[in-house]
Amino acid sequence: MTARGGFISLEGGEGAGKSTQLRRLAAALRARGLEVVETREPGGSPGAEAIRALLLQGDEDRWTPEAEALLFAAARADHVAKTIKPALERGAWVLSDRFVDSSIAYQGGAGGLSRQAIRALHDFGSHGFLPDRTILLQLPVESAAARADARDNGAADRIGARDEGYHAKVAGTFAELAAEDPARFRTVDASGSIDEVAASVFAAVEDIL
Ligand code: Z5A
Repeated sequence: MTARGGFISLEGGEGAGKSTQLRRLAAALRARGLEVVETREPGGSPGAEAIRALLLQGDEDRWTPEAEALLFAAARADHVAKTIKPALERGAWVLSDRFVDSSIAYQGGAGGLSRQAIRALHDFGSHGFLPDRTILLQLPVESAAARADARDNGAADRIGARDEGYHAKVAGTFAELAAEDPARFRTVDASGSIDEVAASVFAAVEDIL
């Protein structure tokens, strides 16, 4: 019998600690003998990584809001089909740094597109596929920006460079999404030490392992 795997996404603003916590959670699951695939969006498959470069590099107005949303949805469709689904079918656990909730928060809540439009793209591209659990790392926008700036020496990508108002709307939309779907979402305070946050993240997935 194939072991039962599952799909967990980590969400939150840039610099909230998603990549750090994804690595920690992967190590904790591997220590339990589970197969883990670590992946990210935009990206996670060769086709989606090529689209990532189109999305994150270049001028801020390189794409219209609609074209940007379509590119994220296209990257996600390839990521789901080529990386996530095959891993789940063989019983692995898939941990993704961002998934469709990022499109709803960034291109939707902050970018001005409707949630229905983003969901329609996801229904078409990825058949509406959703994570078993989504961990939302919450950190005040200024603290997250300070962490990301310290790491990147102030060099942000096309989307990270958008103004504070945009990132505040992203955070507000993530909070709404978590409140609307408490079965899938768990919110975690990301302001503690890496060890403290890792313990909260593990506690937030333990019931589905
Ligand atoms: N985007 C979108 O618009 N629509 C979509 O559908 C998707 C994405 C999927 C992807 O950027 C951009 O695409 C992103 C959203 C948009 N832009 N923005 N904003 P990315 O993949 O390059 O980066 P990111 O996803 O935004 O995350 P990040 O910048 O890599 O940050 P992070 O993964 O959340 O944080 P980290 O790298 O783990 O930590 C940041 C620093 O803080 C690092 O030096 C750590 O060592 C440190 N850190 C981490 N945790 C702690 C604690 N607890 N204490 C102190 N310091 C810490």
